[in-house]
Amino acid sequence: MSISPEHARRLDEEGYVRLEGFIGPERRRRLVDRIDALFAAEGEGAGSEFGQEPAARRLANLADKGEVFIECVVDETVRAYVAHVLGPRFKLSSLNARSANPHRAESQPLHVDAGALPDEAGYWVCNTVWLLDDFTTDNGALRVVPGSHRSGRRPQDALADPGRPHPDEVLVTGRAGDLVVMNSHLWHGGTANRTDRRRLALHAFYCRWDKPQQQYQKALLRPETQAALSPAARAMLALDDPANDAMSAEGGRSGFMK
Ligand SMILES: O=C(O)CCC(=O)C(=O)O
Repeated sequence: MSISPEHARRLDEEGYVRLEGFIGPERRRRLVDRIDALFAAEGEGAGSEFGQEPAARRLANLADKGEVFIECVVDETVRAYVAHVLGPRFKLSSLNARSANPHRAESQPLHVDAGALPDEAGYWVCNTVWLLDDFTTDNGALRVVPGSHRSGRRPQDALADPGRPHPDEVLVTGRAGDLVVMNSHLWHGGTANRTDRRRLALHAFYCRWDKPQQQYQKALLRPETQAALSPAARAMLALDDPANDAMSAEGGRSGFMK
């Protein structure tokens, strides 16, 4: 499967693309139901395997927490978009949910995922944001600075205050069911949710094969989860890759949240 020339151009030049209606209603319902069950079960501890945020509720390590999440990670269309950014060999870096809390004034600072700058082999981080609620102008939609993935700089190095609005930023609004694929060297961040309802998204974050995973899947997934995975899922999670064990066991955690 390949992506359209227009989507390839947008990913190359602007650094992101939105696929309208990508998540069918049944899949979205299954994702939301499972996420709600996990928020209820995990309570105050939700997201603690990776990091918690004052203005959002988070879940981490979702590859261990439901078949519905694994289906997203290995989705053929998603893989084609990620391959456009990272090349043919990549793996899941982390899989999290983020629910921007209502009635908040705080935005995330502009950041790049894993604090990553492209290296001599090119881009090495790519995120997919699964819109499980509408992203509107006032409910905490994603902001991005189009083209910034090509700047070779990170917001924390280039800007006096990455928390402030950027003159070139664009708010990525969309409908529940859309998917945003983002070269996550792109400067981006969640904005303040000023409404009275949460704004929910799933983040399936990938990295190139030769970089550490942000969340080391082999250590995080329970043995029974690992035993039930398909060969394709095992490969995407790099469960049988000694090179990944060597580089990811320490944890690749850096950057803002991802
Ligand atoms: O949920 C969003 O809109 C973006 C979140 C994000 O960039 C992050 O948590 O690092």
